[in-house]
Amino acid sequence: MKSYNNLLFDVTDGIGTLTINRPKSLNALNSETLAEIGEALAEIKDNADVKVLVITGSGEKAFVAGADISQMVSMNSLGAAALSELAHNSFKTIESLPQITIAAVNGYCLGGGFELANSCDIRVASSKAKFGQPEVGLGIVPGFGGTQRLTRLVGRGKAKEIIATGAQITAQEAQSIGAVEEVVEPDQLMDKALEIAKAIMKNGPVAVRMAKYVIDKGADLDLNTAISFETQMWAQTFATKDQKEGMQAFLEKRHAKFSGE
Ligand code: CO8
Repeated sequence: MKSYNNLLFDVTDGIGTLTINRPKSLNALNSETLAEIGEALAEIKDNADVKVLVITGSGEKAFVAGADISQMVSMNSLGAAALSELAHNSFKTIESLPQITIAAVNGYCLGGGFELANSCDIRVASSKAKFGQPEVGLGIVPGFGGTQRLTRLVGRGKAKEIIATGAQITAQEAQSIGAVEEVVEPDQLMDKALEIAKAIMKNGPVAVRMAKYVIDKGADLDLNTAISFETQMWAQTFATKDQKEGMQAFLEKRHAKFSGE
């Protein structure tokens, strides 16, 4: 893995950790960082050593405090569209990664930061984290997917309340509306993310990958089409070695040794 100006990347025991590393700017996403996230994801996608990916922010204060306002202040519409496209490409890549992604939200998770977290499969937050879409206070609308992914997570009313007020909400409130899955004490954050990652890694890799794919694809389809799609995918899992091993191991009362095939 190459080195980056604004990111750190580490792989330990099958768990990749991608850290947005601009703590002096509260890890704000400038175009260089967004481009680097895209490059890192392209490498992670094909890296068989990375079974689960955790995305977090550097320092104690912020996950990501949004897009970089100092870069956007003098931007025209063309520049804004280009920046937004850069972010969309990276965030869509996160969603389409074969690996499950976990956002470990260690602090401020605002604007583009909330949008980044919402591109991940699972969100774990420190009890001190704060969430919000403050864009309207800057005279813009969320542009990295916030009007869409947040709405799909929490429903239209809550998304409109969060976006139109621009108010920050606590991690506990975010959990109560379904925008965060787990809230833990700040010093437990990475442990919790790793615990979830390890629980995922015990399971059949093909099945986990396929489950992510079916859930995401199905969410954009009508129920009947989505159920037919699930049936096709379910049937396909019976053509894998993992299915034979998983069921045989159960019958033999032992832990499965999945090969990921
Ligand atoms: N961009 C650039 N710099 C930032 C950002 C940011 N988003 N957030 C914080 N910083 C910088 C501050 O300017 C400050 O720098 P310096 O030390 O040089 O003055 C440093 O980080 C520390 O920040 P503060 O001193 O402000 O720290 P506080 O503890 O007082 O406040 C806050 C923390 C509440 C998080 C505050 O920094 C804040 O409100 N930040 C901005 C949050 C925000 O509005 N985010 C949304 C940005 S817009 C966005 O994400 C839209 C995405 C879609 C755009 C699509 C169109 C292209």
